[in-house]
Formats: sequence, C-alpha cells, structure tokens
Amino acid sequence: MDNLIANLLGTVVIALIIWWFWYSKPEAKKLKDSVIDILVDNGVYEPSRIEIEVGKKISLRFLRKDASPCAEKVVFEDFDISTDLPLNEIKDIEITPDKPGEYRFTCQMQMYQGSLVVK
Ligand SMILES: [Cu+2]
Repeated sequence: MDNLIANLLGTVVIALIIWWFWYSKPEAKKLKDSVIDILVDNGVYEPSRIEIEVGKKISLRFLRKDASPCAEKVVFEDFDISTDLPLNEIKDIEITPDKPGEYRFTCQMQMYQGSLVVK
C-alpha cells in the first residue's frame, strides 16, 4: 500500500514537472516575438515610444513610407547606430539594451523623434 502511494506521488511529481516545462514554453515564444514594427511617415515614428526590457534582444523593424530625404536615416546615438532606411522596404535594427533608461532615436536632422524606454 505504501508502495502504491509512493508510486502515485512520483507520478504526480513527474506530471508537475512536465506541466511546468509545458507552461514555460510561451516565454520562449515571447522572445521570438520581440520584433517591433515602426512606421516612418508624415514626420513621425509610429509608435514613437517603445518600452522594452533590459538585457533582452529586440528587433526594431522600420518601414519607411516617407520619401523625403529627412527620413532616410535613423540614428540611435547612445548605441552608436546610424542606418539608412530604404524607401518602402523593411529594415531591422537589433538592439540589446544593457542599462535601464530612456534613449532617443531620431532622423539625421532630429525632426523625426522617438524614444526607447528600457526597464
Ligand atoms: Cu529628418
């Protein structure tokens, strides 16, 4: 009888472990989803304020619709990033912020403005 209880307990523990691993799967999915679409048009980044987690790699997916030369670059001063945004094409910029804070990103003339809020 004691053996049966021990077996049952063992089974429950194994079931819990399996359930735990099953349950932690959505986390991994979340990581895969750390792509943020940013539209560049009409003088604004949309969204212009992006909250992200510290230490987590993020992909900022820019799509530039504004043909004016003003929008042709995006600059992340604090991350030493300055990248051309081709018109009507997707451009991914990967960033892994290692410190909390607020970081600006702008076009080269600083007319387009956005901020990356790292928590
Ligand atoms: Cu500009």
